[in-house]
Amino acid sequence: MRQKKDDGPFDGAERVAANGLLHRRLFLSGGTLAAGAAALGGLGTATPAAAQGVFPDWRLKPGKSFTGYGVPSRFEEPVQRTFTARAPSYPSPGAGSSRTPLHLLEGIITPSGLHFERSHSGVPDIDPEKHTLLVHGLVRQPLLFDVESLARYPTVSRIHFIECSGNSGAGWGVNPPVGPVATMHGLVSCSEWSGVPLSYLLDEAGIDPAAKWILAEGSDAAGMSRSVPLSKCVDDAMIALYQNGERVRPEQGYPMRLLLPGWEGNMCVKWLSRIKLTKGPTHTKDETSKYTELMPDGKSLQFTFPMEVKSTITRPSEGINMRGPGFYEISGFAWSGNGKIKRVDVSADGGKSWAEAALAEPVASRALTRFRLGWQWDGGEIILQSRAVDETGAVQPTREALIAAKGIKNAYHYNGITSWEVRASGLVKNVWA
Ligand SMILES: Nc1nc2c(c(=O)[nH]1)N[C@H]1C(S)=C(S)[C@@H](COP(=O)(O)O)O[C@H]1N2
Ligand SMILES: [Mo]
Repeated sequence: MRQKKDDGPFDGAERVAANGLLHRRLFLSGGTLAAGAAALGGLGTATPAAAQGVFPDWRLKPGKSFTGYGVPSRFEEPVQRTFTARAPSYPSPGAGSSRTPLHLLEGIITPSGLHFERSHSGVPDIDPEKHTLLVHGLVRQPLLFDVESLARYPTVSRIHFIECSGNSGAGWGVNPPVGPVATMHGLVSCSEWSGVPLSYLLDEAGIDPAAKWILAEGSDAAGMSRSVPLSKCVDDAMIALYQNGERVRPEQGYPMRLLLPGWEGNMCVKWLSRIKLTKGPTHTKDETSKYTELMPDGKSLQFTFPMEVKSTITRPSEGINMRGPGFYEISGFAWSGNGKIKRVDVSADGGKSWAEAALAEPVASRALTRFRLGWQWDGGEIILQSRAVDETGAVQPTREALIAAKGIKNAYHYNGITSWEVRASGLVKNVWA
């Protein structure tokens, strides 16, 4: 419903839901709105220094010379992965994770140096000359590849997220902890991955008709290994050699990792060294001790592979506070392991009314998708939420609905709606609504 109000420079921007959410057309048409700029004239102190004949240092002498590998501006140093360092005496050295500061990023690609890390025994220092990938088991002809021989196969590039199945796991529990986006959802990242479709290698090895699964194993100290249905392997699985245009980072599995688009991160075996075709799942230590979902009736779901539809607002969010009433862009990520994001709705009244956000191109399958929506904040206390729908029609559930269906004993696959409370002071806090 169109609501007439004096919005100053935003007069005519159509409000489509309660609490100031504006029509997504503003963003689809690329309309520009001066939101935070200081008005010149009234503000003498804001007059550019150059106009007064005063130049900053960087205008007065040549800048630094060339470097072999660039790094972000020193002013961007606070943009870091977050993690809790463990004491050297910790019984499983190298086990743990670091999280992507999603709220400090834009677009959909995670810079490689900020991709989340999850390792069970640290990051091995692999010499690519000495690394091989064995394809064996129920095949006509076992094959051994080195990095060079893999690089001679036709290569594909795809944008996909990887998400730890424990991501957002704080949402389970009676009084879950709260925190910024990185703490809540920082175990998901998105890259352009390039490599060889696994189906090419399986075709060449010759699949025995009895084979229905594979075992994928890494060459780290954990020897992480998981069973994967063959159907996924011949569908869209990839042996990734490149990440965002450069070789896969050591933390992400250098020199090669298995990429199973949209499926649990733990199955995307890093430092991949062996693929064995089998009749059924191998029930490795990693898939019997972890990665099952404990239901309220005491039974567990096993092999729940795709990551369900999810989203979160990243701006504003905890740590990204408001700077007074006025126009803002609400922005965030949505993703689904089951395909493309079809729609994201945003609420500024705790889920009572919703407005459809604009989705930024590209909207790729099983990739982070950026959504944006204009918002005229009147300075009042409100709760912001986002709700994603994927192309299968799956809708991101409320926390209440998710817990009603799955209980609170589960440790994986949490995809409930996230709520951000905006206080009148401008402070933004993660809350459970
Ligand atoms: N070999 C090996 N592969 C592994 C792991 C590991 O510890 N060893 N961790 C898994 C888990 S639990 C996740 S969530 C993803 C994390 O990938 P990333 O560190 O590149 O973000 O890698 C998976 N692959
Ligand atoms: Mo994980």
